[in-house]
Amino acid sequence: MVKLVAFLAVLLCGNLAAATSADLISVLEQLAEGPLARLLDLNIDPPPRTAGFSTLLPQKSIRLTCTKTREPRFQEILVGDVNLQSKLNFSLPLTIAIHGWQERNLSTYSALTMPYLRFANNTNYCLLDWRAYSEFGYQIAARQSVPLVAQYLFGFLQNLSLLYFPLERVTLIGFSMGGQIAGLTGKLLPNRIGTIYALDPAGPLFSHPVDIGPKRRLDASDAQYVQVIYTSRYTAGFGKVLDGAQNFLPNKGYHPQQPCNAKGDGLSELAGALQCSHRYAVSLFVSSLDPNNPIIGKKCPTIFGARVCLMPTKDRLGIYAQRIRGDFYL
Ligand SMILES: *[C@@H]1O[C@H](CO)[C@@H](O)[C@H](O)[C@H]1NC(C)=O
Ligand SMILES: *[C@@H]1O[C@H](CO)[C@@H](O)[C@H](O)[C@H]1NC(C)=O
Ligand SMILES: *[C@@H]1O[C@H](CO)[C@@H](O)[C@H](O)[C@H]1NC(C)=O
Ligand SMILES: CC(=O)N[C@H]1CO[C@H](CO)[C@@H](O)[C@@H]1O
Repeated sequence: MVKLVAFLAVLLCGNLAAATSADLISVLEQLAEGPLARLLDLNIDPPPRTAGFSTLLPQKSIRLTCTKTREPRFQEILVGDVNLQSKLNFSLPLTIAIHGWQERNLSTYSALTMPYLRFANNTNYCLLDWRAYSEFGYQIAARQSVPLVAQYLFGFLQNLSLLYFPLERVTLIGFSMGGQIAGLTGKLLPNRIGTIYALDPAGPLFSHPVDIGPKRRLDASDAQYVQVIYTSRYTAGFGKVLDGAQNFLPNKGYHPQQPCNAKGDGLSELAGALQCSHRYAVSLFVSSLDPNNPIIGKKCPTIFGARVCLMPTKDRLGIYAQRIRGDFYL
């Protein structure tokens, strides 16, 4: 997807050196929803699925696998599973990870799982596999798959709460479109889910070209505590910074993130760099899981329109945060 955005920017700017984030933002803001989504699809190889959405059955196409032990022993949770109480440990909290659009090899889970189980010990940990719905084109995925998968996860969590599992002990970790699924799931259970970590939640068709509003995308009220890590604002990532959440903004949330400068001036280098910035939210979150590797953000007040960082409030990004609301820069 980023390849295409970069491509457009290059076309419109005439030369690559001029294709800064500011240019990308202005390109994105000028595209209508349909054309933007179709352009994002052009970058996917093989091309995204376009037909057959309604022939899929959610209960057959969405899979949830969970481990209740630190040594990963994943078991599939079936729809209306009568063995739920043996597959999960009801005296431990529950974390569910949610991958992004077109994530064919589930790279978010490869990065997250072992460090999470090691450091956030004593938790049930589940992986939601919604690839069957995420392989559709961007517009179908954003408008139809995201609400449908959220509805499914809501059903699972509702069943869990009927068995007296306290939903404030549930944490959702979502990358990109997975962050939007986490939000919509939380909205269906008002003020009940404990925590959402949204790792560079998807922006196109959610925050730009127009913000579709807090009822239809991630919002700070979707869990008792929402932490958002922004790393590619207004390109692949969500643009607007959410009021009421704890927001972490490396490089003010924009591309290029620190390890993601394009190595050359070619198109594919720029595309790779943008993708690197989008995924940087996952790297940061994963690195922050090691208690000996604090990643600290500073909350700097704005005075007369300028950010002033004298003696700022500080907090740790990730699961060890003191959960202070507001915008933390790093
Ligand atoms: C929740 O339980 C109901 C009743 O057993 C079942 O029909 C539904 O499919 C379950 N939902 C999930 C996601 O397991
Ligand atoms: C569930 O977790 C608790 C707390 O860690 C532990 O004491 C207990 O043995 C676990 N139960 C099972 C069945 O593994
Ligand atoms: C998964 O896909 C991404 C991009 O499509 C690629 O960079 C990464 O190397 C792949 N990972 C594995 C384990 O295949
Ligand atoms: C996140 C968390 O609760 N981590 C704990 C894992 O277990 C060690 C001791 O075994 C604790 O020190 C950590 O705080």
